[in-house]
Amino acid sequence: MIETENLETDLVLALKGKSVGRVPVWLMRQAGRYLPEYRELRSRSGSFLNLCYDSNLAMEVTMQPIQRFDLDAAIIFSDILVVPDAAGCKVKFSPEKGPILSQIRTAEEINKLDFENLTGRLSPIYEAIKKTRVALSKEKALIGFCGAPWTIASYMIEGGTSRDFLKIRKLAVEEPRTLELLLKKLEGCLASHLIAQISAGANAVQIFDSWAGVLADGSFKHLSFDPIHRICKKVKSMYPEIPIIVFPRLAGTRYTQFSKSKYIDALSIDQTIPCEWAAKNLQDKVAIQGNLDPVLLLSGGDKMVKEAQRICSILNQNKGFVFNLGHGVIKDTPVENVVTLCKLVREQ
Ligand code: 1CP
Repeated sequence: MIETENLETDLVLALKGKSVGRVPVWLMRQAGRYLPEYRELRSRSGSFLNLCYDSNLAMEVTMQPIQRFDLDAAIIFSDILVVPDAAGCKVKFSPEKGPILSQIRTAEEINKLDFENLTGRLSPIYEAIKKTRVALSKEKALIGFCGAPWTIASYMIEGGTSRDFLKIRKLAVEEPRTLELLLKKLEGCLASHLIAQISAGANAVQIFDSWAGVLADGSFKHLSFDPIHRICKKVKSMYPEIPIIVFPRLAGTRYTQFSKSKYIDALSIDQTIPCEWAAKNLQDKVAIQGNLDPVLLLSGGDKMVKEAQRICSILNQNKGFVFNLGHGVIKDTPVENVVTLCKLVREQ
């Protein structure tokens, strides 16, 4: 176990279930294509992965939303797909199709990937965290992150983003051993990746299981919850004081499985989860982060204001609560809407 002198920022305290007398806020994908300064830097950087693997550029992009908005946290600029990329399953980002990965199908192909010493190859990310922690003021937390094994495996097996996830769902049924082999390998290196981010200065970490919702109920525990639970256990054995947020997107009532894990501090809820249900069924056990529909932030105006106020009125009840979106900021979101939203959350 490593003792850390973790910053007790309002965000960190809220994630640990404490009421801090105000509502901490950050937004998933707060750095990205809706910001003109991001688009400018991105057009100069060549590829998206160049941005992720250059610690100075990654720090600069991480700080961009902090310089504009009154946010409680920065999230390190990186991607969940740097892990398969560094393991040898090469990733390209196409502006039209999104991520494209060299597809993995067989146990032989999985065994050819190199999951050993991944943290060595991902060292520019830890450098970026160190530099950002120095640049960031003490009141603001720095969040590290990774994808969950199921979500990362889905990109590797499908070869990119997918509409129906048929290849990986079929693999789970027809060749469960092959999928388990890949998930196990990812599990080990993802725990190391989070631990390395915390060692470099991350004050909290989030695990994104963006595609948890496509799993049938019979395989949900085995393929989404269990690997995440074991990753959290490993991270907590090293850094018990660092809060862990889990985002099993579109998991519905299965969010309750995560709320019962003693290694998970907070759950990020998507916009399909009723706040009243989360307050009643989850918030006694874990802090809640969420859950404004990103489309309301895109459109702005009265509908956004009313819904943000409603979310706060239900979830800001002397228990752990952090305001966020139900998913990432959409590309065409006007910057003024983000300013309005942050101001509004400050007034709660
Ligand atoms: O063209 C560009 O500039 C690339 C766009 C982009 C950006 C800005 C990608 C490609 N990734 C990112 C950054 C990113 N990705 C962050 C940065 C920190 C921040 O939030 O500000 C984070 C946390 C992620 C995480 C991520 N990447 C997730 C989980 C969250 C989610 O959105 O569900 C996923 C699924 C990815 C894969 C990915 N990378 C990029 C895209 C466009 C996608 C999604 C593709 C898809 O829909 O399948």
